[in-house]
Amino acid sequence: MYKLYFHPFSQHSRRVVALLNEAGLEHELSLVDLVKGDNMQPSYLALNPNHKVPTLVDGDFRLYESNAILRYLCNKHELTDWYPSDLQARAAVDQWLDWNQTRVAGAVFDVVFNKMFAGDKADKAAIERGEKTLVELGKILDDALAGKTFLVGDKPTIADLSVASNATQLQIAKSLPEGANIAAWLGRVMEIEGFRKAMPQM
Ligand SMILES: N[C@@H](CCC(=O)N[C@@H](CS)C(=O)NCC(=O)O)C(=O)O
Repeated sequence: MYKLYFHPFSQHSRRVVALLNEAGLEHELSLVDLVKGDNMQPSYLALNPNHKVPTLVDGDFRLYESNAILRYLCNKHELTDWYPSDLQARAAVDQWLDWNQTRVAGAVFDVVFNKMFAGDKADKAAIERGEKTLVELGKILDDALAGKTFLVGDKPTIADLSVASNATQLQIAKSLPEGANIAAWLGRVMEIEGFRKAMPQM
């Protein structure tokens, strides 16, 4: 049985919980209360010195970085629908996973943290900077989704779980970039039961 240290409002946790749900992998969720600072406790830092969620525990093996966890689960359980074995399809999934971490994540943090969690300490310049970046990235995503059902092929992959977890976070913060293709795609991702179940209770 897997143990996943997570937080319900964490978009990085959400993508992993969605895959665990969808693949029917037995797991226990362990809440790391970021507001109370559980992530800074020595016992958690021993698991993940980056003080971030999620962290997966599989027996003696510990793994952090949400996209690495997604790939690990797919490789271990041969989930080739979620992480295709075809060379170019897999490379395209990797492209979106990396794009999401290297281009999108920082802008999502700037916008969501400052709009929803920073309270009086909100950095308005960071919100503006993040929203400007998201206009550029939203167009890239919307163009890429034109005429497509999911990011890579006709079935959802871990690329969709990862990118959509950021999109839902932006939706909660009312900062999802405009785009008919993005809206339609996100609607399709929300039909995935395991993803829907991974959303926080509002
Ligand atoms: N690159 C990491 C990012 C994880 C991350 O930023 N998690 C946030 C919640 S969404 C967190 O735990 N923040 C607490 C902190 O930075 O102290 C991943 O993909 O797992």
